[in-house]
Amino acid sequence: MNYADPRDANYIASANQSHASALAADYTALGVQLERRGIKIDEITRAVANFKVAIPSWGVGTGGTRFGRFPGQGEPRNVFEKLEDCAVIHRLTGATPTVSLHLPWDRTDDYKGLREHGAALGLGFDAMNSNTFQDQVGQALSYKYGSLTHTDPAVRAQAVAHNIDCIKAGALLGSRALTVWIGDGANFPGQSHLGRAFERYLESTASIYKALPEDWRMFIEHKMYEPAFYATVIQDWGSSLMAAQTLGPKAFCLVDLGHHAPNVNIEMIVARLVHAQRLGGFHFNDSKYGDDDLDAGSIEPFRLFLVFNELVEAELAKAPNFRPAHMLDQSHNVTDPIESLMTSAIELQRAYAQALIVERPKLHEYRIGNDVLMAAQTLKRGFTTDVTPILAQARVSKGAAIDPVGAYRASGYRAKCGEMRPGKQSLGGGIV
Ligand code: LRH
Ligand code: MN
Repeated sequence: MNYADPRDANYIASANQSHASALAADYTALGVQLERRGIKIDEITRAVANFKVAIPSWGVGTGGTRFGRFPGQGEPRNVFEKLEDCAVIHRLTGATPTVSLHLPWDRTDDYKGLREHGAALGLGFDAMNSNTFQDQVGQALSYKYGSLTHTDPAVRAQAVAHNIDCIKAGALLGSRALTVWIGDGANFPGQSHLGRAFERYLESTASIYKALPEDWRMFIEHKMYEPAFYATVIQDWGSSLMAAQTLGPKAFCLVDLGHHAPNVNIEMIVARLVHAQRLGGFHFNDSKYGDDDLDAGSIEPFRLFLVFNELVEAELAKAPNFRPAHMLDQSHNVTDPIESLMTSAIELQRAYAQALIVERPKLHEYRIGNDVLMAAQTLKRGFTTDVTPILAQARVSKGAAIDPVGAYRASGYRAKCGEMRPGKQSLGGGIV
């Protein structure tokens, strides 16, 4: 089996050769098309090339559901190997220079070494994720009935301490944010006092907030349900925004696309959080029913486009305090995680490019004139334009691959990992 390191610049350059002339022709043709709309293709390509999204460290292993997990070949066995795979994704797409870690899944005794390992691979560290939704071996107090909102102050203190540990680890890694998602809630009416649970949340997160370094942000992630199946303490963007506004200027709301009921207008939530100057960032993925954590843009690409349309509107309006952190949060149960994460990062770039080429002056005219049909058509024209050449050209401008999945498969990297990473893989259920 021949193997070539897909992170190697020469390997990528040779892999691009067979695609270069077709790309040049397609790029020129699209450029002419966009020119007719008064849009400069190179400006869009530059903006797309500057678009960055963080990789979830828990996404490079095979995910599962409560019914089972079917591990793939050559799974990373620790956070150092996870970074190796993240580097393949970044080298081939040019779009994922940072990794978002999850503790204790990624705990190590050598965060300095981990930071150096990341730097050597061209990677930095994005928001840290705490975990008080599982009990760890040897943990003193259980999170069965909650964590930051548990009725027992000792359990709350344990959960607060864990979050502060995440901040300390993140500071060693150069991270600048902590994402707090808790599964706290109730399965039955009557089980918990809905108001007091929220007050306990505010009290606990205030202690975490106080431990944030000056230049850090705290991302509050809401979720409609699961693991709680009747009421979740931070169930929706309203609860998240109230908490952020109560905690202080370093607290922001993080929108995980899968954490809403089907048909919820997520782009409207984004517009409101931009208005409130509390849009902290995203966990991008896709879903049809629940928090399915499917590949971004795989089920509802138009919805993804509409979310990016709100981000472009905010960018053009120079919205104050607008600095969203983009992250993927997916569970790859039946695909090679590296391939899914590469294509998902590119689907985000696609939605961004489509939103950037919308003819805004025209759209504005039609809106002001209440020409409803032409307004809708003008927005949709961005979505229906095939921007693939722009995405590929942006990758070339970053020294990345025109065809990332093709280059990855031809490299034999996965098979090589199978050889290099022998060892038993757990079959149990669960997302990681
Ligand atoms: C919760 C969530 C959260 C992570 C976890 C892995 O559903 O989206 O962001 O901590 O997935
Ligand atoms: Mn998430």
